[in-house]
Amino acid sequence: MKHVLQSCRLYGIVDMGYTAPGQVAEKTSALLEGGVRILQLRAKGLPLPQVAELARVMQPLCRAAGAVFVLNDYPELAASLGADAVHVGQDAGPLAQVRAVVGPQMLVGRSTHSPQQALDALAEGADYIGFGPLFPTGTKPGRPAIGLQHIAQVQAQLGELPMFCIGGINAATLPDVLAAGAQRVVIVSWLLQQKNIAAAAHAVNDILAH
Ligand code: 3NM
Repeated sequence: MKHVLQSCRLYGIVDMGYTAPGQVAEKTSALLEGGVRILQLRAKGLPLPQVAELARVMQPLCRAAGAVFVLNDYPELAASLGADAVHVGQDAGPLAQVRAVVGPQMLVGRSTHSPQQALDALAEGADYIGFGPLFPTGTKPGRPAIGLQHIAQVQAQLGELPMFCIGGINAATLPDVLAAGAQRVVIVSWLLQQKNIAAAAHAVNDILAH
């Protein structure tokens, strides 16, 4: 799935803070229809069996669309599901430890919140990074925004490693994010709250392609 990842500019997340369990299939399908080709299940605080159940709804839809299915946290569950990727935070310990659980094939993504953490993730062998939050966001309340000023420099230092900017990105903030040098973004709440998620994702993908 590495080649699919390389082609992705918009990363979607089905975040259970904005999605009822019964809406997972519908939101997943809408994001896929909008051209999203990397899609994460983020189910903070749900019991593990329910996370597994939701993953089993999303994973086949992603597979049918040729999209990368990412599980947030839970490397053991990602391995047992055969997810395409697992995404972990700074609290997950060394990536070598995660890699030992998920094996050599699975893509591993890491959240980073500073230029140094981004470079550390590169050195540790992450397949991609998240970089943010650029702006304050209700999806990760209480986390300080890091702003736009480091994006271009970090992007240059990472070379080919995909860097997805995240946190408070929406139609209004996207132009500034791109002007600051971002090539790839994650958009969570703004997309999930659109009336027509597929059309909104499509529009963002169009902007990112140009
Ligand atoms: N991780 P929204 S910011 C899940 O900086 C997440 O690591 C972040 O959601 C990080 O698009 C974030 O709704 C929330 O702001 C992004």
